Amino acid sequence: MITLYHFPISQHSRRVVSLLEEAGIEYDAQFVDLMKGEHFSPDFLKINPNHQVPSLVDGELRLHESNAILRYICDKYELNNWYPKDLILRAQTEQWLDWIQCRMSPAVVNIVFNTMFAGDNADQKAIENGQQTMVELEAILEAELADKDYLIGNAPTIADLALASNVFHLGFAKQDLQGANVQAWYGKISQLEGFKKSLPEM
Ligand SMILES: N[C@@H](CCC(=O)N[C@@H](CS)C(=O)NCC(=O)O)C(=O)O
Repeated sequence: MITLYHFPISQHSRRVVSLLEEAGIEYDAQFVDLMKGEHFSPDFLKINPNHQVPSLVDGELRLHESNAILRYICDKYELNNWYPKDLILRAQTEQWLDWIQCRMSPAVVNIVFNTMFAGDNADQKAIENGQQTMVELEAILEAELADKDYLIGNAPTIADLALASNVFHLGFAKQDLQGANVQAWYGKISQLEGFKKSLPEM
C-alpha cells in the first residue's frame, strides 16, 4: 500500500488527498504536523530532505512534489479520466499543472503565508505582489472557464484538483476569487467527495 505523508493545512497535500479519496484508493495516511515542526524530524528528512509535505512512499520509491505524486498515482492506478492519455488533453493537463505550480502557488503562498502564518515577520510587499499577480491570474482563469466546465474540457482532471487546493487556500486569507466563471467551476469541484474529504477541520 502507498503511504502519504501530509498535513491538511497544506495546499499541496490536499490536492493529493483529493485524488486518492476521489479515486477510492486505499492508502496509509501519515500526518506530519508542520505546526509542531515534525517535517524537520530526522526520520521525515530521510523521506523528503526538502522538509515538505506531501511526500509519498511506495516500496522503494520516495516521491516529493505534489504534481509528480498526482501523475504517479494516476499512472500506477490507470486513472486515465483524471490524467487523460489523449495527446492534446494530456498536453493541456501538463500546461495547467505547470501553470499552477509556477504562477498560482507562489502568489497564493505570498498572500496566505504572510497574512496568516508569518506573525511579526509578515512581508507586506509580498502580500501586495501576490494580490497583484492574482488579479492577472484570475482574469486568465475567467477567460479559460468561460465556455467549459473544467480546465480541460468537460470532466475534472488532476489540474482541477491542484487548482482547487490553491483556491481553497486563498480562503484562509479571505481572498476568495470572485469571478463568476471561477466561482461556478469551484462550486462544481467543491461537490466532489474527495475534495471535501481533503479539507481541514475548521
Ligand atoms: N513544490 C512542492 C511544495 C510543497 C510545499 O511547499 N509544502 C509546504 C506545505 S504546503 C511545506 O511542507 N512547507 C514546510 C517547509 O517548506 O518547511 C509540492 O508541490 O509538493
